[in-house]
Amino acid sequence: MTLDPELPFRTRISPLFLPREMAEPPPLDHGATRPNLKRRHALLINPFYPKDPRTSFGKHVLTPTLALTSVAGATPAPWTVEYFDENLLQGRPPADPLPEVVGITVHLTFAQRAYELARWYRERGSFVVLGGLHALSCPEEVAPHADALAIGDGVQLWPEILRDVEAGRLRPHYEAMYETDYRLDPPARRTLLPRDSFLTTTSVIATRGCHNRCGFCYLATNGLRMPYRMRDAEQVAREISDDGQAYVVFIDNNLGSRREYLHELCAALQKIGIIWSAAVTLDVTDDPRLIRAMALSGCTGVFVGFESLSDANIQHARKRSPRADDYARRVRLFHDNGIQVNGSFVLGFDDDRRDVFARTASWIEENRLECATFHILTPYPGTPLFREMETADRLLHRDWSRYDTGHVVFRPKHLTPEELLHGYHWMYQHLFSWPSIWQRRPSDVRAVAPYLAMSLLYKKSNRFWHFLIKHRLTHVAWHPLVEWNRVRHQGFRRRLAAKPIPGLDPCGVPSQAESSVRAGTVISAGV
Ligand code: B12
Ligand code: SF4
Repeated sequence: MTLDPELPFRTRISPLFLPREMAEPPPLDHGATRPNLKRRHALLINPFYPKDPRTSFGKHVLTPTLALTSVAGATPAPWTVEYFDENLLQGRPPADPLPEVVGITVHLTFAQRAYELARWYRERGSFVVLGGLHALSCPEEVAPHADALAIGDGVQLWPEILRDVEAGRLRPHYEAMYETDYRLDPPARRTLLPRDSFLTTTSVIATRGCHNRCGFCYLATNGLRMPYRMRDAEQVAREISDDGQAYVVFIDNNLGSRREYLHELCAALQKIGIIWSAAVTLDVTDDPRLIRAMALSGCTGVFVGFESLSDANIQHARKRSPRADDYARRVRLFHDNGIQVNGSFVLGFDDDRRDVFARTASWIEENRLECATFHILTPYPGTPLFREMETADRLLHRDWSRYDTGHVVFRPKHLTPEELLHGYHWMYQHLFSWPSIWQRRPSDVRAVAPYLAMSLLYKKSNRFWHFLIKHRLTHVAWHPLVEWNRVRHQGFRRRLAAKPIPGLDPCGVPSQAESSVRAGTVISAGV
């Protein structure tokens, strides 16, 4: 059923549960004591960022960022290294003994918190190294807050930085791009992670880069050189097995940029009996055999950046993507192989008008996307979109903390900033409501109960998430459900393997025909 385009504007947005600890970082202790400095000890910090109560609090503990565990993996002997994520609600980061080096990852949304932490540790005598996406896109802004700035690939830079600290010759600026042979990188050090705090600690990366360069994506940041690189598929499977978790999240920008590689990876994953999810672009469905191979290797969910249902918006963003009127057929190819689709949509493009919200929500419901994620168009500094908005004088401010895709930071073309924000809030309120969840249930009756259970936990349980996160119960609470799904999925794979591949005609040629297999399973990428 198509929703009335004015429905969002007639609907009141309800206030939501947002405990203080989810909105504000833990206060730092400004007492005068100077703790003992521990030489050759490094602390890596993922700073606090405020949570948007419209989305699931669960998304923050689904799986950890790989930024700091990757850097930690490159720590040279005899250095020791520790990890602290302020978002796990365990208070302020450790300071006694005081680490000789503190490495902090900086994104634009939590840059201020990173600077606050940097000042605090520097005042007490640690060397502070700042790295991450914001160090790359705004080095002049970040540099004054650090003893050393790491621009680009920290895996290459970290050993050199620590050796320079040891030798007393730390430089203010280090830089390395992503052009090395990815297979030679040391594995991420996941043993540093608090395992109880995450649904799965196995965030893994197999490739870097993307065959697209959309104007709004951080991959289009000025100065970033990231050619598409792939790791050895067997090496990736080994790394996954070593972490011993049932569910794995690939954090690659686009796992499907090279289809022949993804085929290879699926063959390696099929042997280890896990379930997994990943971000891919919709063009992977050009190859129906690949979608089948993904399902048979344990893929239960994909995160797909549809971005917009308007071809004009897609062209403006310079994204090479199938036409919007072919999205539905392609979604069916995933569903017919039991793969859930978490669709990511950007709101506020130049072709978006008041009807964009109801139209997008109707489409999501008609095509039964199990999950959807919304982003207000956000021009990240250093990207073509940022330059375009700046030149046209459309930026409203440069308060980076609100460049989090949950606030309006530019003047939209056919909407007011208030309409855009209201529409964004309505999208979550509407799509996370029970009637909408019910409408999008899988058509395979066996998959309905797990779908509803996951929806309840993921979309309707922020109070519960807060409790789980605070008491480090995330893994314990989720593990049985994940394991149950892994076992179920293995049975599903055996049945699926015996069925014809949807989207191929009897001669094995890709067709536009409807398919006959229908299944459903459970976990979606969620990020
Ligand atoms: C996992 C992930 C998450 C997780 C965990 C986030 C967290 N900070 O804890 C969750 C799901 C919670 C999440 C949420 C969000 N995310 Co996010 N996320 C990612 C994702 C998929 C992977 C990150 C990762 O592990 N990368 C791999 C590591 C190895 O790369 P890296 O981070 O660049 O780190 C390397 C270097 O930068 C450097 N480095 C980094 N830190 C440091 C520190 C030191 C000391 C040194 C020496 C080097 C160094 O070395 C590393 C190794 O080379 C990325 C996309 C991607 N594929 O990168 C998006 C991404 C980082 N997220 C993004 C966004 C926008 C968000 C949200 C705001 C979205 C939303 N509205 O909900 C939220 C809020 C979080 C926030 N404020 O940061 C954007 C950031 C854009 C930007 N320009 O800042 C990205 C790039 C996605 C995108 N394509 O737009 N995210
Ligand atoms: S397809 Fe996705 S990952 Fe690739 S450039 Fe576009 S937004 Fe970035």
